[in-house]
Amino acid sequence: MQVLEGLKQSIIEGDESKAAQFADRAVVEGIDAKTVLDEALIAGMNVVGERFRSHDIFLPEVLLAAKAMYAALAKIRPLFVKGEMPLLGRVVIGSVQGDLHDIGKNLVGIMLEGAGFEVIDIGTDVAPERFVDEAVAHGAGVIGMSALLTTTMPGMGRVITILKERGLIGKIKVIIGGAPVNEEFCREIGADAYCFDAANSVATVKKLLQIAH
Ligand code: B1M
Repeated sequence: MQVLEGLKQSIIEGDESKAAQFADRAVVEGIDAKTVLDEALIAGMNVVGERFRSHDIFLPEVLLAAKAMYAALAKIRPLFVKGEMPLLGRVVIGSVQGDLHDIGKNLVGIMLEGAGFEVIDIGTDVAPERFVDEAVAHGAGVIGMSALLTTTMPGMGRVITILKERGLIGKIKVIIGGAPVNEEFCREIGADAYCFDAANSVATVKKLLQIAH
């Protein structure tokens, strides 16, 4: 599909205005939001990630790609979040301490909102205590943590420790995600579930809160 390929390329090239235009066209053409996300936005960022890894491009280009991604995301967001829906529950999400990556975390937030959850996004570089404090303050049933760096992953385990110390383990469920995170790490730290992508996060949160599909 031409629009999806154009959108993917504009993200790879870090062209914010072209990305916004293609995303607008995708909306007008009525392309399914999940298809836009998977086949253009995430596919584009994957190429950027590979080029960054192989040193074909550097941080400034990655930042431009991220800005283009956000420009497109802003356009397709209404496709995910449609009208009034019954509230299924509250989820506090954030990127762990030391971690400034937020694209994946934001996608998870948008998909959860689209599915009917209230999402309290507490941003990036979030201290472990804050995840727990915010979840308690908002009466959230789930804490969602994102980590993209191997060096920041241990912050997830600290949140579990705090939940245990405060007698909240099991009462507030914990999901984790991000490229370096996996099932094994999830079991190791005692989180409730590992989510490999944004769509999977919705199904997982529903399952944890025992909400019928
Ligand atoms: Co950085 N970066 N980065 N970066 N960056 C990675 C992660 C890296 C793998 C690149 C590489 O070397 N190949 C590498 C980490 C190496 C490691 O630790 N093993 C890296 C590095 C080293 C760094 C810096 C240290 C670079 C430097 O300064 N020298 C620095 C660290 C900054 C910091 O956080 N303190 C840095 C900075 C940046 C930018 C600021 C330039 C930018 C971030 C912009 C932003 O987020 N606003 C950036 C980017 C964009 C990337 C790559 C290229 C792309 C990440 C991304 O957005 N992917 C990344 C390479 C890569 O991952 N291939 C890289 C698209 C996104 C949709 O995928 O986040 O995986 P992802 O999310 C998915 C799933 O993982 C899952 O669902 C999402 C959607 O399907 N998911 C969840 C994610 N979170 C979830 C939470 C859930 C559930 C599912 O529940 C709550």
